[in-house]
Parts: sequence; structure tokens; C-alpha cells
Amino acid sequence: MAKSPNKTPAAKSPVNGGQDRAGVVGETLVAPGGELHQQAGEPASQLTTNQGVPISDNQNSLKAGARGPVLLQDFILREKIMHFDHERIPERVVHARGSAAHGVFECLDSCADVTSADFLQRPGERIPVFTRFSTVAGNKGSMDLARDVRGFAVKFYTQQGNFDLVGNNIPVFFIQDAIKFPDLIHAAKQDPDREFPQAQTAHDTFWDYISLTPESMHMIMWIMSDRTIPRSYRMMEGFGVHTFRLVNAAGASTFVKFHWRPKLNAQSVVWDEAVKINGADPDFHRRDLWEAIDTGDFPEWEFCLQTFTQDQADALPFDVLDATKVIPEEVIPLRVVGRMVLDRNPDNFFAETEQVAYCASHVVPGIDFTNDPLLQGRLFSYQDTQLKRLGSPNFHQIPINQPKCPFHNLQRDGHMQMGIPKGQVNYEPSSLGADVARESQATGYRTFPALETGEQLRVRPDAFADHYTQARMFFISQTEPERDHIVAALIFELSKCNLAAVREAVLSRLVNIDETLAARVAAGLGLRGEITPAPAPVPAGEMEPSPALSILAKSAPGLVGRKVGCLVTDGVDDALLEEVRQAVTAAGAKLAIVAPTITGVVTAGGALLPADFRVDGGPSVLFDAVVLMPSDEGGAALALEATAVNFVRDAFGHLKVIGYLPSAAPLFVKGGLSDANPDVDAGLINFPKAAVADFIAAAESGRIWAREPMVRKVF
Ligand code: HDD
Repeated sequence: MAKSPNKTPAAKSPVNGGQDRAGVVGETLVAPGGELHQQAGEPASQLTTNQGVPISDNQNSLKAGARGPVLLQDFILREKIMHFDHERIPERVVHARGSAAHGVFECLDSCADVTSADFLQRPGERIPVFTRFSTVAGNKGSMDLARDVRGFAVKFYTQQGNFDLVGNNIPVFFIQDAIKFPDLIHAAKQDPDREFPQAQTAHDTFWDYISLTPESMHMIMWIMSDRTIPRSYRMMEGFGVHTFRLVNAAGASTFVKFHWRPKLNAQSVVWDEAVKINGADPDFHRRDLWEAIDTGDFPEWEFCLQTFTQDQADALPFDVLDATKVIPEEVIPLRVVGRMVLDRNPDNFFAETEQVAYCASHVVPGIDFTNDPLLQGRLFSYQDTQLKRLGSPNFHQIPINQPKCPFHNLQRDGHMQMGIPKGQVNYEPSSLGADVARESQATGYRTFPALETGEQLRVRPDAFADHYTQARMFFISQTEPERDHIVAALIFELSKCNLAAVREAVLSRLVNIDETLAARVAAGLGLRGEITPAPAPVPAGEMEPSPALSILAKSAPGLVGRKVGCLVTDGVDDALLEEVRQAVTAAGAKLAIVAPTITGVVTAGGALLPADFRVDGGPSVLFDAVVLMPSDEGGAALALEATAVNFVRDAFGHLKVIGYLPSAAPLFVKGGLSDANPDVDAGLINFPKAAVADFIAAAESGRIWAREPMVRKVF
């Protein structure tokens, strides 16, 4: 790059202490290294203070003499620093780390039979949405691949107001009553004295709480499953969790559970991979979502209703008001009524993703609550927390929270009032002001007139007492690898719990779910004695397995939305690379080039092939399948790089499909994989014996589960 001409402000100005003064009108912009970035003419817009006063120098504070003290009268300095000092707001007490996107919701099926909700009436009609995904326990700066529940919150901007569906990627919850929530979260988050461990449940206080909370057992099965280490936010199911109530125009009520089904199917990573992704790219999920949307690969979900009547609810062997229970899809099927496509990244993380205020109490006409005591507590908590986080009852005026339909009422004033309500009348009823907004019995929100009677009691209904039947149903509904992972996760987590009595208490509950599960976990913990079952007021009953609860049972072949990593060196075969690129792209995936340097490699044909990653920055955990295409010389050289050897060893250990040329053999040898055999391992695709199409077909069918017992001890 050209060196800057002698107009370098640093050289010119004795006042700036040798610092560059980028942005000065009419001068040349110079980077600290002295290289020319861009020419500055008149700025696109004049920099001003918040009061609109033009600023002449944004690099130097006002001083009494060049080396003198800074003057208090420097209102530009004070305003800038004051604003900076107040940039942060309290992070969310849970779900602090998240990522969001704008999108559209399209109604596919009129739901007028069950609800008057305006956005579910007319097939083909679209409304805007803003959707935020999150982890629960970790702080805002924690890593994406923590083993954790994921939040799945959607704000629907309907023509009858905002509807917030504040759900998770798991359809059940830890507790049945909101009064327990602060204790659950205290136990799950960092210990209060030492402020660690960060973003994980693998510690004493969490398992202590769980061991004393048998209602959490169903949720424990879910969080120990691969659901809590999703491959991508784009590949997660979503659930409203509670039973809600729909009300149609005639006032008839139907119960409902809300479901989101991803077009890309639910997909997960394996645990060792999750651990390594956290190091390789702590922003793995948010980057994945951002890049997918940025490149036009818009994630999509089906919106489904699982509706049922009071009679159907009464016939179920559990209480539909209990948030620790699912209604199996096999019992009450899902009705697809809409779809959501996320097609635009936020313009500003803070203004949108951070300030978006979801509230479980934000419903619209046609959608109502039930008496689920967990839901009832949430109806208070979210609005309260937004007041704390955003600092004003006017948080609905922040652009991301504003309804996109007209809204007006007689609420007034408060911190940061953004509107200028006009006129004399700010009360109702009033005989003044003909244009004042009025209530309407005909069109306004009407609560379903459910009949409620009862004594005031602090009790849990008897119908909530069965904590094991559905936990067992979930476990037996999993495929073998998925069961293995639940066992492994429990062993991992409980091995991080230093309290032997707690470990044993958890085991005494697991035995109520499934004896083999408990025995396998006990073996993994090295426990030799008998496991005494915990007292269970209602022992686990038998329910039919529900294949819909298994990710693998439902998975369909495909590489759409996935990423393939291609390890290359100088001398890479141009034709084969092109064939791989075309095949991967045709399969709907993206190919990333991983090379010994970021500049890239020179192909056998003499072309410069730029790299997406240097090999140490692009480990195979970032990809769904890999191709090893070094030249003969390059393969030998890569075998001397630990990161390249680990690339191959991890791809194998994480059960990925590996396409490779014979020139990659030194990497297998160095990685201790000499006996990996393409004749018995369907995931080893040996070019040119096998065709690129074979690689794609293998990669489309997913991980090589048959390899798993070879790469880790399965208790
Ligand atoms: Fe909650 C945030 C989901 C129970 C209290 N919750 C929050 C978010 C999601 C959920 C997705 C993040 C929203 C966002 O992206 O901004 N929460 C759930 C689900 C629950 C649940 C699916 C059970 C079915 N939550 C729950 C209970 C309480 C809360 C029982 C309190 C009694 N949740 C909160 C909160 C948060 C929150 C403290 C923190 C930040 C926020 O609300 O906006 O109010």
C-alpha cells in the first residue's frame, strides 16, 4: 500500500502528541501504521454533540496549554464520557446471552375455528416478527456451546398488538410453580461467593437443588440429552411449554400447546465437540445465525398448534397445567398453521437484541392463559424485569418493542417519554376531547370467563405428583446413541459434583426412571453399592415411547445449511476441488477452505486459492464433514502440525464423514487412526476409489454412530 503523503496529521500537529487524527475534514486518513486507508473529503455528516453542536476535534480534550490540565468546561468531553459511562444496562438475570433476527410470519391455515387471533385468520397474510435465541445460565459474554436450555422467544407484531411467545427449545420445565424459579436459577448460576462456574450446570449447587426437586426429573432427561448442545439456532425445535387457551369469535375455548419445527430438522453436536467449539469459536451459534442470514440462507420454522378440548385434557393420565409434562404428538397431533422465516439481521445489537422486551403476559385477542402456576408467575416476572432492565414503564416506546399497529391510551409521562401526547384530556371517562381513545367491548381483549372457585391454599394439586412416568417415556423414546449420550452427560455432570451424598440422591431418583440408566451412571461414577430408590409418591407408569421426542429418529438425510471443511495445501488438485465445491454447493451446504496459511495455497494448476481459515483457526469442530486434499508433499508436511493432525483425529472422533486422498495418510497415521478402515466405516470416503457423490451421500446421512463405541468408552 502507498505510504501517506506528508499531510500525515501526526507529523504535522504538535498538539496531538503524535497521535493520528483520523476523520479531520479535508485531511488524509492515516492508519496508525502510516498506511493510507481512504481519502476523507467532507464527511458524510457532521459529527455533533447530542445537542446538535458541531464538533471540530474528536481526538483532543480542551486543555489549558498543550501540556496543561483538562478544563472542566469541556462540555464535549464530559458529554461523551458521561454517555459512555452509562452504555451498559443490567444483563438479563437469565437468558443473558442471546442473538436475534427479524423475519416474517406467514399464516398458512385459517385458525378461525379455534381462535380469533387476527394473525391466524387469512392464509398467505404476513406479519413481521423479531426472534431471539439464548442460553439460560451463562452471562452475556459466555460461550455459545454451554450445555444448557436454549431460549426461543418470538415477538409477533400483529395488527391487534404484540404477541410474545417466550418459549424454549425444550417442551417441559424444571419446576411446576413459579415461586421456585429464583431458587432454581440461583442454584444453576455461578456460586454467589466465588462467581463461578460460568454457564454450566455441572456443579454442586445445581445438583444439590435437583436432588431435592423430584419434579425436575423429566427436564433432567431432556437437558442431559443432546437437545442442550444444538448444532445451530437454525436447527432447534421451539415450544411455548405451557398449555395456553385459544378463544374463537364465538367465545368458545380450546387448549393449545405451541410448537416450532425447524425446516433443517433438530440437530446437535456431540459433547466433546461442544467443549472444543467453545474454545475454537465461543460465538459459534451467533456467528452461524448471522452468516446464514447474511448470505441469504434464511432459516425457517413451521408453526404448529397442538389443540385439545377439556374432555381430551381430562382423559390424559397427567395434568395439562403441569409444565413438566408433554402431550405426545402421537396422542394429539400437530396442526401446521404458519411458518416463520428469519431474513434480516439486526442493524444494531444493543438497540434491538438487547433492548427487546419479551413478556409472557403479552397476548392478543383470541389467545389467553391457563391456570398453570408456572405461567401465572411468569405473567408478573417479565414486565417487572423489563422495568428494571430498561429503566422505565415506557419500554414499549423503544422501536423494537413498539407495536406496528396503532396504539394509544391515557397513560402518561414517566422516564424517557418519547411521545408528545397532545390536548387537555388525559383521563377517561371524559366529556371533553371527542378524539380521545376509548375502550370497545366489541373489539377489545376479553378474558375467557372461566369459572373459578376454591379455598385459598398453598398446595400442589395431586395431579402434579407423578414425576417419573414421562421422564421414563422420554428415555425409552431415544435411540441407542441418544441414550448413551444421556448416560455420558449424567456421568460427566455428576462427576463435577463434589458431594457424594448428592450424587447418590440423584441416582436414587434415576433408578425410579429406569434401572439400567441408573446402573450405567453408577458404573460411570465408580459406585459399587446398591442404589436405593427414592420414595416416589407415584411410581413410574408405562407410557408408549414417542419417537417424536428423539432427534435421531426424526432426522432426515441432508446437508442443507451445513458446512464442509476442506483441508488443502499447495498443489491441491484443481479439478477435484472444483468437483467437491460444486457437489457441496449443490447439496445446499457451504465449503470452507482450510490451509496452512490464511493467504491460501497455489493449486496444482497454478491458481491462488484463498483460505477461509488457517488450520489452527479452523479446526474440524467447526464443520459437519471434512475433505482432506493435501498434495503428497503437503500431506507429509501437515503431519508435522499438531493442529492439522487434530483436525483429522477430531473429525474421526466426532463421528464425521471424512473424504480423503491417499496423500492424507500421514495425518491418519500421526493421529493414531492407522486402522481406520473404509471397508467397515461408512464415513471414510477414499478418493479417487470412491466418487465425490459417495462423499455427499455419506455426509448427508449424518454422523457415523457405529464408530462411537470405538472412540469413547460407553458405559
Ligand atoms: Fe423465563 C427470560 C423462557 C420460566 C422469568 N425466559 C426468558 C427468556 C426466555 C424464557 C426465552 C429470554 C427472552 C429474551 O430473549 O429476552 N422462562 C422461559 C420458559 C419458561 C420460563 C420457556 C418456562 C416454561 N421465566 C420462567 C419463570 C420465571 C421467568 C417461571 C419467573 C417466575 N425469564 C424470566 C425473567 C426473564 C426471563 C427474569 C429474564 C430476562 C427477561 O425475562 O426478559 O423475567
